[in-house]
Amino acid sequence: MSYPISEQQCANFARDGAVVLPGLLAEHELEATRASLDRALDRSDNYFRRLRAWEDDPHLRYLCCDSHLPAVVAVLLDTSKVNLFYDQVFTKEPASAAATPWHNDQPYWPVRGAGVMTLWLALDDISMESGPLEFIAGSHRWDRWFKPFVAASDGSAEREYEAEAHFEPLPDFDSQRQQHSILCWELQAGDAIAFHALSVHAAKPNISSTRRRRGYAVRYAGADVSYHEGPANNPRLLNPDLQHGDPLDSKQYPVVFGAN
Ligand SMILES: O=C(O)CCC(=O)C(=O)O
Repeated sequence: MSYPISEQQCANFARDGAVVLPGLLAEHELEATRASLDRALDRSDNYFRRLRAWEDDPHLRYLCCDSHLPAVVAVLLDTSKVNLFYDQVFTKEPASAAATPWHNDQPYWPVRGAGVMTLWLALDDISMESGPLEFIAGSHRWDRWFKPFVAASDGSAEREYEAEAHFEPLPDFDSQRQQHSILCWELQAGDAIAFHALSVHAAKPNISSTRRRRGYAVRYAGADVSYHEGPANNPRLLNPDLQHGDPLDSKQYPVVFGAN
């Protein structure tokens, strides 16, 4: 399968840092992906620690590495090479209280360069009540690196990490809603949101009483991206085969599009 990306979608991604890709997953891919995600829930009871599931799940390996997803990323990042960085499962069960706090992703990650992004795949229909993502439009262009937080097991923020000196304390974006343009979309199962790793985002709690909200985030990097060692790195994402400044090409971050 291939998925055409329009010039408008590319322009919206560049301008806003986030764009919806309707129907990125076909119906026949949804059931297998849901089954894989449900298995991945056993990895941890911590909302943010269900990651790197592709490494031992053949269907997720196919989806992350060999499906149409890497080519979509290549178009959006306008890059000749794409590395898979990692994948992560985000499930909000019905009537689960926790919102995902505002943050941007790249300060958590041991990679530097402008071409880092996520395809966040909706595995269920997502309404305004069932935990939709929110994005501050254009915030990826601020080039602001906010301090990562240490999360409680339900995903809520507990405290800030010790981070690199230039990382800023997180503003209270909820109290600044009027000052920003906030993007938030209802999605159908199979839709995706492509978003940049410096885009400031959050997710509402799932307050629906019946609807699960399963999201599958696949993170990718383009040709300009290199490995970075720093104090805020999530230890589960470190790559023992790489040194500071190395290109990402490795077993853990395989090349999934373009030249190896
Ligand atoms: O799905 C969520 O609740 C959070 C997703 C997120 O923060 C991410 O993919 O970076």
